[in-house]
Amino acid sequence: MEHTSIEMKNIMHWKTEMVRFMMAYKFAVEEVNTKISILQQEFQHIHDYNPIEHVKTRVKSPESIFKKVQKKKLALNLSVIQENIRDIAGIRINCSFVSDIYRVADMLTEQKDITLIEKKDYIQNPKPNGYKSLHLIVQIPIFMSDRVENVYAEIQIRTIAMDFWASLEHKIYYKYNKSIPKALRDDLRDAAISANELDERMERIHKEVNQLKEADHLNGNEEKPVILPPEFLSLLADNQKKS
Ligand code: 0O2
Repeated sequence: MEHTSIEMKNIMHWKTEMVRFMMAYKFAVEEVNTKISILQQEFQHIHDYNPIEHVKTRVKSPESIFKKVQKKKLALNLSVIQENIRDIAGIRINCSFVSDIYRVADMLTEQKDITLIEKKDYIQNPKPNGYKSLHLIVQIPIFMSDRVENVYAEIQIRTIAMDFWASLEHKIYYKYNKSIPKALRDDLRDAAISANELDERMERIHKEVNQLKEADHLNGNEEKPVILPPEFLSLLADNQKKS
């Protein structure tokens, strides 16, 4: 009887520890997400431009963490897992242009409470299969009621074209149980080259448009801002009060 209650206590203790462990990653994701949202809004306001198209976040499921523990042959111990599996909190940022990727990476890593631990630049050095993306492993402090936890998070930053390619490749990779037939691999490599060409072309067009905008600004030919008459503003305010 006593033996069973000790076991029960152990299970409860493990459960509490596990919940706390997973919560820290949830908070890390939320914190980075808030930082990104602030950058997006502030950048839009100051520069009239948003370098971030889309953000996706996830916390690795306990099943995926366990698979990685086995793959990496780690001890089943929370602090070992914490130290060695650094992508439990994952944030994926999609940008329109390659230059925006580095801009966003700098804006995030220059923040005082973000420590850059590792940077893998698969844009400068794509993987042999064609995979491109900028990976940052960062650490951020999470303030809990009784302690501060420095939590690892993986931030992947890539263009929409890179993301389109990676999502398809990821699906194919698992569909073929991690061994893609050669013909498909070649096709995917070609598709990665096309995606890269599209990125370069879009970046060129973007630069040209910016130069035109700059010239218009210098020549005073900018589109004039619409000044709303005060009657219209008070009409809007009245309407808001009613609804
Ligand atoms: P999932 O299912 O996306 O989470 P690590 O195993 O993380 O310690 P690794 O593999 O050297 O070390 O890390 P790397 O190279 O930074 O890759 C981490 C993540 O990048 C992967 O996570 C994928 O999400 C993505 N990735 C890397 N290479 C490829 C690739 O060739 N194709 C695609 N589609 N994605 C890639 P996971 O945990 O492997 O998978």
